[in-house]
Amino acid sequence: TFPTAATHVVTVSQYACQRRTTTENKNKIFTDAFEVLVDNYDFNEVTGPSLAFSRAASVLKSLPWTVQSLDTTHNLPCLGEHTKAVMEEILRYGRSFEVEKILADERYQTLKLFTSVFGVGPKTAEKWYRRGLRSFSHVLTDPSIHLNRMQRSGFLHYGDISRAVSKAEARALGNIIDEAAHAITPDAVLALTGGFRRGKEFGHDVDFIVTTPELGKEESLLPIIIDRLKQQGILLFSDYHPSTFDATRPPSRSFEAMDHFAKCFLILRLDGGWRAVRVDLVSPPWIVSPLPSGWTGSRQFERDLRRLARLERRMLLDTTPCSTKPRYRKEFLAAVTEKDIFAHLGLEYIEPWQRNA
Ligand code: 8DG
Ligand code: MN
Ligand code: MN
Repeated sequence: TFPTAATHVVTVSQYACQRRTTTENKNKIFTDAFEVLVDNYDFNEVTGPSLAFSRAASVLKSLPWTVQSLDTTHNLPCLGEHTKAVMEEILRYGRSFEVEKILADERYQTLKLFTSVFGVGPKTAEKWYRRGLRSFSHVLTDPSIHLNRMQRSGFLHYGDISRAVSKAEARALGNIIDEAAHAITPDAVLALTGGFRRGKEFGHDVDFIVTTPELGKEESLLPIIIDRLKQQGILLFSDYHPSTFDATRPPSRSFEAMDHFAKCFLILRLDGGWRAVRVDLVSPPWIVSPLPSGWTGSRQFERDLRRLARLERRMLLDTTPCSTKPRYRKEFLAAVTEKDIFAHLGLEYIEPWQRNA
């Protein structure tokens, strides 16, 4: 359908990267329900409906108003029959029976519990569930279960790292990492990324980009920072992945495999050791460092940037140095800032705090 002068309808894009989504979610009652359905589909490896409900949740999060009747949703994209049926139940009864049934389901509850542990993904959770394990004490006392290093730390610090990290704690961590980076090289640059860059008050971790203008030197930053944190006695866990970046490789289509930069997943002590916090550090070379977009999120926003690039612009978007590439011409478009990327894709610039899709 084409909008006419008479309808004055504000069209909402099906792509999160063409919507402005702040942290204020006026439709939480719906999106919380959708998130339960998404988790449940993911546990059952049902991808279609999982994506559909993720997209629907993201559309509702972008609205500056609360949906009070399905009549007002006709012009909204990504809301299918099933989605509307769930919304209808919530509008009528204040809750969704389908969601309540899932929440009461033992398999869902157990997989949700197990995947809440750092280092435990859906595959492992499913394996444990199939063995009849239902609680942490089952897992920790079962002689046939061998936890890897990440999972051991996950259980050890479970209470601390499942508590939300505050902005103030993120700032304190920033100071610690900043000092460590500057001790290595005075021109090191640290930037907050992830949810805190999007203006969130709380996070499940703190994400940073750290790099230096001296090309190649960024490769050695993370190991030295990690070593320094260890010497300070505040390193509780570290999982370091060196760079696998290869400029000759074509950009990847999949979101998950999108970057090859050096990165590490850490658990650090904060507040004089009273509090353990999850920290992610990524260290791209300087020439791509103005492109923190890939780690700023939200995941749905990043996904839709790539989807729009591929489907609407016939480009592949990647966080490699020259990051957009028209698919049918063998050529890269140079991008120096995040704004360049939006411009190459023909998009209005969306500020980080408007990317909470
Ligand atoms: P939260 O921590 O407050 O819960 O929210 P968040 O900051 O948005 O989530 P996040 O899980 O910390 O992820 C932040 C962004 O970083 C997100 O867009 C996805 C991206 N990201 C990872 N891990 C990896 C990775 O290994 N490679 C790449 N390229 N990106 C990643 O979280
Ligand atoms: Mn984060
Ligand atoms: Mn993270």
